Amino acid sequence: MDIVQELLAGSPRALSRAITAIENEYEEAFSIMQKLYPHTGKAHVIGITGPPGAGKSTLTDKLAKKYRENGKTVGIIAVDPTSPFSGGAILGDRIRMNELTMDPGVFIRSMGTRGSLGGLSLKTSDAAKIMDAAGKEIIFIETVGVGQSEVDIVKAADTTIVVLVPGLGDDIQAIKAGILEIGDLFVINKADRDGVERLNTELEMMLDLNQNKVKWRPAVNRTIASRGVGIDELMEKIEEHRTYLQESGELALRRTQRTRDELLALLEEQISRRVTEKMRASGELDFLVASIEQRRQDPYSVVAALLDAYLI
Ligand SMILES: Nc1nc2c(ncn2[C@@H]2O[C@H](COP(=O)(O)OP(=O)(O)OP(=O)(O)O)[C@@H](O)[C@H]2O)c(=O)[nH]1
Ligand SMILES: [Mg+2]
Repeated sequence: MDIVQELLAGSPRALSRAITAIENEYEEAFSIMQKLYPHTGKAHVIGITGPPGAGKSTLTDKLAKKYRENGKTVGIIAVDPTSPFSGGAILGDRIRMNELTMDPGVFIRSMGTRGSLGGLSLKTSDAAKIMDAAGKEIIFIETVGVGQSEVDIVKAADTTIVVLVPGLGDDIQAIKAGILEIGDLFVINKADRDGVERLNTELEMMLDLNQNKVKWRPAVNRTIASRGVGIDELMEKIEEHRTYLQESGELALRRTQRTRDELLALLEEQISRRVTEKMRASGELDFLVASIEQRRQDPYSVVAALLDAYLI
């Protein structure tokens, strides 16, 4: 059996190998994705993002357990754009998610940058597709931070949860522009700490101002993830959002938009890769750089000529 057949038959080893192939840009990655693409599109993908240490992994762990109790299979992708490490779960997460890793209905995988941020969002969404094809019904993508790369990463999600904690101070002002747009649900975790009311009021105010732009008014949930408080309510909200997405037609719209974005991103990546590979192989890169530096050629004409030469 080839890796895709094994994966479709439920082999965790094949699932792991397929994601490694994507991550390391192995030659076989492309054909793996080609073969499993028809089996994707079934999972509900939940993005969880927020500042470092907000409790994203703890929340994911608790939510995953709830979904398991409801008989759903779960995939978890922990993305850390600041870490070069990947492979199995990161040590800290592995300890916290110990029970989950013993459960064959859960597959956990962490992904780092391996030195470059480029392509991480594409790889993350491929990893989610692989888990989807492997039959995982609920897929969590946990990513730290609220910068542009995280925004790109959570684009692969159907429901995005932004996790905040009290006591962030002025940080909330700095991050509000980005998070308002991407959050379908907001969580104030560590609700056992001071400053919950203030943060809640601030968030509600910002969401009210933003309300005319969106059909779905994101709810603000309070949780104490470490103690499992508020998890049932959060799960209810996630399911409410899922129903909203389906019934309003928003899910179809988002998926069309995502298919378009992904097609264009893939095209861009492949064009750039092909041309770069051929330039490297022919050894003309250094020559062209020198020639541009000496103003014998300009980069614009060089790029036009390269595309003509290599794209047909
Ligand atoms: N007091 C309190 N601590 C919590 C709560 N939720 C999580 N923690 C603790 O906060 C710490 C960080 O939790 P994580 O779940 O690792 O947070 P994270 O957002 O995944 O962290 P990174 O992935 O490193 O960004 C851990 O020590 C948790 O036990 C909570 O509701 N209240
Ligand atoms: Mg974490």
